[in-house]
Amino acid sequence: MEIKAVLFDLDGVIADTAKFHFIAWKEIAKEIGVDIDEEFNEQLKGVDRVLSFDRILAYGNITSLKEDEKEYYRTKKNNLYKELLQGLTPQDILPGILDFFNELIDNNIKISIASISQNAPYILEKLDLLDKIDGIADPRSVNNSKPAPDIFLKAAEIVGVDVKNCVAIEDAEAGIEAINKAGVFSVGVGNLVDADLLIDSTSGLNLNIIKENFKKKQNIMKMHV
Ligand code: B16
Ligand code: MG
Repeated sequence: MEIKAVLFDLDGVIADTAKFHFIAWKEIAKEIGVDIDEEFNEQLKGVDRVLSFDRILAYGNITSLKEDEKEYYRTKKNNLYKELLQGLTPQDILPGILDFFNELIDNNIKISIASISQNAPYILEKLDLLDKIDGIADPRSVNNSKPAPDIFLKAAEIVGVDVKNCVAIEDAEAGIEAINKAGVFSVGVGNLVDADLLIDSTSGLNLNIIKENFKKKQNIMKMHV
């Protein structure tokens, strides 16, 4: 079984946009009297906008907001976030990503994006990466955000590759859980549990190491059949 596609999370893997999500949510949370810190922010990674705001409200024990008020704050957060994204340039691509993309292209391995962010196409355009990418899964086309497998299944489907031939890369626990549920080989960036392969940072991405571990897992699985 060979690797035919790599599915990428965006925030925290291709660029450090997670810090902008945090700045924008912190501002909105402050407006409603809730103080969030970086530790709480971990719970928002890979989680869509609606659920993220619901988690902030639950954290602050706020139950009084009506749906139209919630929508007002979610839109305000997105506008703040988009303002922060305006200054994004290819310099903001995380270390090692560009070389890894080129390595995949040279090896005829498809690149597909599995981000739950509706801003993914805009971010990838700002980073000047659209030409290198074969597909971007549309988060509006899936029912559930991470840790459900939906966005990874969609990312594999749009490039026409079976999940058994895919590898996916994530920086958040919810994302690793989603990849594992999709039946895809998982690569975790940073301090994560449950990933099939862990690397300290994106600069450690290397196709040969991934291939080796991908094969090892398949051999272990064969032994259990
Ligand atoms: P938006 P990923 C996720 O992107 C972020 O990790 C998460 O913090 C954010 O709430 C979500 O996208 C939705 O983003 O508000 O831009 O639609 O990690 O799946 O690339
Ligand atoms: Mg992420």
